[in-house]
Amino acid sequence: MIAIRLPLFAVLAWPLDLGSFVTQHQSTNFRAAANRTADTLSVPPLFVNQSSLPHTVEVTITAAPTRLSLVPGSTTEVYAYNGRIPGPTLDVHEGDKLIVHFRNELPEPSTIHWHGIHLPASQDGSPLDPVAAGATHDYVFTIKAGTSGTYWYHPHLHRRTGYQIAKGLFGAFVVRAPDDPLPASLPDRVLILTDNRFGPDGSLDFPDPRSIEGQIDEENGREGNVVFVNGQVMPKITIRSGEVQRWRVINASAARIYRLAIPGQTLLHVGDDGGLFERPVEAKEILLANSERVELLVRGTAPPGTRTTLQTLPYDRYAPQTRPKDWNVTRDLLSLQYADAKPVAPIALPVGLRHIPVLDTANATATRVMSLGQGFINGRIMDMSRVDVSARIGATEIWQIENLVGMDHPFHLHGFHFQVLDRNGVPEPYRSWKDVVNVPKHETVRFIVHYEDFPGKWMFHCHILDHEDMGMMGILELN
Ligand SMILES: [Cu+2]
Repeated sequence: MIAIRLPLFAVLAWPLDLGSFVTQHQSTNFRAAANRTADTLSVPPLFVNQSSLPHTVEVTITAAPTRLSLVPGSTTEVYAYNGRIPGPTLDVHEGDKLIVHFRNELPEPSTIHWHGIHLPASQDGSPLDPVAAGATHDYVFTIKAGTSGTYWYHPHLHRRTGYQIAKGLFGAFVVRAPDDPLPASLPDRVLILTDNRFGPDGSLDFPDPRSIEGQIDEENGREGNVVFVNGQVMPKITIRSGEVQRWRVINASAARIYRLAIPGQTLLHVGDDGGLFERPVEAKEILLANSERVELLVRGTAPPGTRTTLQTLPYDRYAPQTRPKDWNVTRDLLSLQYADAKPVAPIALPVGLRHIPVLDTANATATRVMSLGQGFINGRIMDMSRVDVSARIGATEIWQIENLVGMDHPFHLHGFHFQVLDRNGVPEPYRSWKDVVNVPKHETVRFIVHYEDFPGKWMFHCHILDHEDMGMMGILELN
């Protein structure tokens, strides 16, 4: 995963009407300052770095039960990292050494999995390495060059991942490059999307697995009717007309897939799970499956004083027999409020972002076929003592993920980024580094991966957490 950045810099094509738009609205400037409204979006705090050594980030993460108010008017018994939901954000640089002191004060074992980070297998926080209730454990790893991007951390205890994340254990993990091509002046926001379901008393609703509701949860994955951004319902972000903001969006939901759109605006899609693309891609909407991340540039193309909404549009990932009645409802996620202020001048954005080396199919020495059933991979459920795939360090392989059933399954490989080759035979239009790919019902996705280092046992699984917990998971061993 070597990323060579190209020194390309030019003004990206701007919406043609903006020039006239700027002139037209300059006369309203005098109203600006007084009516300026503030963001209500909560920004998770950064961890306090306990180390004074250069390029070293040393933090303590405590997972513990607590009570928090998640929805107005009630408090909920939750699990939280350092007492808050989401947990604090890890914000580090390529090359940094991370030392994480994990204190498990939960009444059950847990782990911390650093989703998407390329690190030694022993530090991955996988189900093979549980940390007992009341125990402490240190995770130590170094962030490799070329892996800047947006990641997240969460528990990965076998059969309990969905429960522990639903209880509140998740947080963002941002890795920055020394030569990030996007202007440092862009407001840089992390947006973690989750959903949850509550009883009338504010308690989290986990139905008996033997009940109808419990069986629907197992089939669909547990969805909630309350959708949160950074733990808030419908927060507000302010933007100036003409301004550009960088949003890093993380789908930390157990099962809900988001189809993101802002009515009246196009989005500039600049990055994926493993960081920036080679060049920006204009998009009207973006599908964000479970555990996927995107980097977006949101441009303030509307007039001052107006308001729009980040929404999730209907997306039918479901089997017909358990498809929720309200699946086709558009949901509002956050309010985007245009400041009643003078538009700002367009900023120069790079046309080229970075070079992504090609993983050449001519170098592939094997094709791994993974057939996804409902709760199964290649007809088997997870066995912690079984190795499903063995391969050599240094090998390049193609994985062919075939979804045999009538609902989507987002497929995740731990530890290694891959490049999607094609989806149902259609070549991927651009290269990017991914660690999760959604495999729609009855479709086939192929990706290519190079195991450059880090021997050991690596999980692959469906990232619908209920499916993963039921055993829709396997082990890749690298020697
Ligand atoms: Cu699945």
